[in-house]
Amino acid sequence: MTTTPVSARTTSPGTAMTDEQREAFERDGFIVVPGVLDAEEVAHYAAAVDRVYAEHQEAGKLAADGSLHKLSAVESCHELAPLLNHPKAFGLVWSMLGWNVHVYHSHLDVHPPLPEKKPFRFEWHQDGGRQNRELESDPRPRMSVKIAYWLSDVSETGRGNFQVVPGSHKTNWIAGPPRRDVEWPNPDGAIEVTANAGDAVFFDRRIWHARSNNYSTVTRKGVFFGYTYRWVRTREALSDDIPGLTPVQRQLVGLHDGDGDHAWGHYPSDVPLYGALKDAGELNPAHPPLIP
Ligand SMILES: O=C(O)CCC(=O)C(=O)O
Repeated sequence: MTTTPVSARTTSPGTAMTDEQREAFERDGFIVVPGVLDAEEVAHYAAAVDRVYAEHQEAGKLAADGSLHKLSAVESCHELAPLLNHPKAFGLVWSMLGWNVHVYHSHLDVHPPLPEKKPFRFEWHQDGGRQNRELESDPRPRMSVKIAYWLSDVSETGRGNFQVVPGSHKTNWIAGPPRRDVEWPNPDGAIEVTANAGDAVFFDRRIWHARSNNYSTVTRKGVFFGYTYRWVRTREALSDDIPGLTPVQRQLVGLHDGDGDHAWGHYPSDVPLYGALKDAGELNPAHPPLIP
C-alpha cells in the first residue's frame, strides 16, 4: 500500500485557469495539462484502482474483454477522493463554472490490451445524455466540464487513447451510422489525445469524443470526474457518508448538509467552495452571488 500523497492533504482550491488555457479551451474544447500528478501520486492512485480491478476480477464482474468501467469513482474507491479537487486541476473547473458545482458523473477505467479485434461500435458522443436532445440552442450550452486523470502512459497513439474532434464543442450534430454497430469512419478531424501518466485532460462536455480500442501491450488506466451546477441532478451513487472528506469535497460528492438553498446558491456563505475561493482571493465577479 502506498502512502497518501502530500497534495491529498491540502485544502487549497488551486489557482485559476490562465488566459492561455482559457483561449485554448474555448477554441479547441479541451486542453492537456501536463504533470498534474507526480510519480508518487500516479503510483498511489494506480494502486488504488488496481485494487478495485482485482476485487471485480475476483468477483467475476469485469466486462467480457477484461475491462472495468466503474461509475461513481469516489464511492467505488474512497482513496480517489483527493482527485475531486486536486489543486493542480480543480482551478480549471471553478474558473469555468464558478462555485455552485458538484460532481454529477464520474468513473474509473481499466482497459487491458485487447487480444483480438473487437466488433465495431461507433462510440462518438457528447456528454450529458438527453441534454443533447432537450436543450434547444445552437450551440447548446456548456453545462459541464470533465477532468480525465491518466494513471498509465498514453503518450503514444493506439493505447486506447481518448479521441476528440478538436473544436467540435460548438457543433450540435455530426454524421454517424444508423445504428452504433454499423461500420462508419471516424469524424473528420478526429485525433487521439496523447498524454503521459500524471497528465490530465480537461474537456467541455460538448466536444465530440470517444474511447478507442487498446490494441497495445499497455493497460490503460484513468479516472474521470464530470462537474456541473448543483441544480443539475447527479448520476452518482450517493453514500450516507464517506469519512475524511474536506468540506469542499463533501460539496462535490453531494454530502454537504448546509443546503437550505436546495443547491440554488441563494446562500453562498453556506457553500464550501464559495468560502474557499473567498479565503484564497479567487472569487470571480463573473460568478456573482444572487442579489438578496
Ligand atoms: O475513456 C475515454 O477515453 C472516453 C471517456 C468518455 O467517453 C467520457 O468520459 O464520456
